[in-house]
Amino acid sequence: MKIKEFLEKSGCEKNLCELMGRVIPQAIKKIRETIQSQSGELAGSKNASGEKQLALDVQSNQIVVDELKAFGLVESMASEELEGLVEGKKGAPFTVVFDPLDGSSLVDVNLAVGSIFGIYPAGNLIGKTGEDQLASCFAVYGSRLTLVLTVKKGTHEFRLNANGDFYLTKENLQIAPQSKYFAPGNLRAAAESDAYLKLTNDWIKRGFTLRYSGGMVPDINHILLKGSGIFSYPGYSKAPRGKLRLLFECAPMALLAEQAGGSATDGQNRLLSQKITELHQRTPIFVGSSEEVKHAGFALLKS
Ligand code: AHM
Ligand code: MG
Repeated sequence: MKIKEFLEKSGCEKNLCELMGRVIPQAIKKIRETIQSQSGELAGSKNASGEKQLALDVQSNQIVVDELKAFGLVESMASEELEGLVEGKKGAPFTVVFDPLDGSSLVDVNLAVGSIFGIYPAGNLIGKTGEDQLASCFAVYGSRLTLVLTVKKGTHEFRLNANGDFYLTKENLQIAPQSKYFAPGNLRAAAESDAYLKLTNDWIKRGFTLRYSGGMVPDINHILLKGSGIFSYPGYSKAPRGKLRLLFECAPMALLAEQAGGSATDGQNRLLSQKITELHQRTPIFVGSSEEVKHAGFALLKS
């Protein structure tokens, strides 16, 4: 079943169906074309967090902004690549936040990368929480192009077919409470935190299988598709709140994980309850199998 038809059948509101089933898939297909035709050279500019941008980051960002503006469903948008809000169409129903190309430095070594989107009702984002999202999704540009989305009625996977449409491949993805896989991000933190070192050793001693690619999107996609696992990215002295952003990366992923029966915290507190105080705020993240996420929280408290 085509993505739009699936969303309509599931009772998704008309404008949200159009955004998730047509506008965002269109942007994703264009980003994939750009990834395939461009090299991963530096753009010579920096993003709002002061990180060097690749030409691909800038181009992917522009594709999303242009697509969102063209369809007139978005009042404002915010991107990991831009400082402030971008105006869309006055009176339109949604505010969309996105990371147009997460893990872009992996393109030149031909590993999987992704795009992440969070959808809010139109209006100010400051003071809201991830819980206020109406929907979220990510695309994985890997050996296939897949799209995993939620409109708060479960988490589902779609795949791009040769005819250029996304078709449903897996309905109602489920993350089991116990895990078999681990994806331990920012292991640099283990050099200074005995608790994080112990936690990762514990995963090893329990015989978990390592599945870490260096890209949060494919790593969390693995958890969703295999049905269990934990992805972690804690803070450390150089970056006390870690690297990943609440609005553009962690909250959309947290919503997808929860809708699949998993959970997501910053180590102690539920990520979707964390207040947005600034667009580019960072947060530690522990996401995936609920028992493992809880266990990680206890383990870190013992530091
Ligand atoms: P980016 O938004 O600059 O692409 O960085 C995000 C990526 C994540 O996909 C991944 O989990 C993380 O950076 C890995 O970072 P590092 O290797 O620096 O620990
Ligand atoms: Mg990113």
